[in-house]
Amino acid sequence: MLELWHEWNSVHSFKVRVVLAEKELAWTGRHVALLKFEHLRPEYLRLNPNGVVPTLVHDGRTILESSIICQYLDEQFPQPPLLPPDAYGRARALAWLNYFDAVLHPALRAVSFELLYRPLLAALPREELERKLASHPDPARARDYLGRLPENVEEATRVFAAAVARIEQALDAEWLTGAQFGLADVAIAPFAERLEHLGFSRLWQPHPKAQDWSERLLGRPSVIAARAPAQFRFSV
Ligand SMILES: N[C@@H](CCC(=O)N[C@@H](CS)C(=O)NCC(=O)O)C(=O)O
Repeated sequence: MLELWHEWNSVHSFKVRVVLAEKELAWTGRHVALLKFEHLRPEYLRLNPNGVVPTLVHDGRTILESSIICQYLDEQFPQPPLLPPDAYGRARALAWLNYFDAVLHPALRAVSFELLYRPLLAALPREELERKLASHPDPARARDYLGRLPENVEEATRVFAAAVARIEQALDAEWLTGAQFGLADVAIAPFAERLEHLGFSRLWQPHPKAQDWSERLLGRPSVIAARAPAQFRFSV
């Protein structure tokens, strides 16, 4: 039994949904609405003390951290394999997962806050927001909801442009680590999806191989299945 606690609009949850779809695994979804602060409820914090999504529960055992969840699923359910068979290929794939988590996610988060979340958060009275955020286990993340993100849209756009150039440079086969679709592509899939969602698709234009990669990626059934259904999708 696979139970995924996730938010449809979360880029980290997106990676895990792509892996579940690639492997055609049946899973039960537990929707955690971030903008209703359901991730800060005591029962969710008992499951994931970091107060973030996603969380995977497999046969009653909890696995945290999206990139670790993706690797766990690949080990537990090896078909089709999503990591290359050789050590160098695996090292490259894991570096893409790390690049998404360490570099791309902060930039995507900054722009998503400004363009997607802030208008929705503005509807909440400040006092109520502060009260709900008091239980956030990460004070820096809590501050972000109140309007003080360290990165800005302009800086984030530079990070996005550098990422697209990096993808162009890396592509010497159909997918990022070779002929087979794998965890490297999964790692960057939410970036491609969010760029489109936020209206930044023009950034692909100077980079034909990367643009072709992103189009193939966004048309892949597992990536389509991972996208938020219309009723859950935040609009810009
Ligand atoms: N390192 C964590 C990060 C997860 C993460 O940042 N999730 C975001 C959604 S994409 C979240 O739950 N944000 C809620 C918050 O920061 O309050 C992972 O990879 O699972």
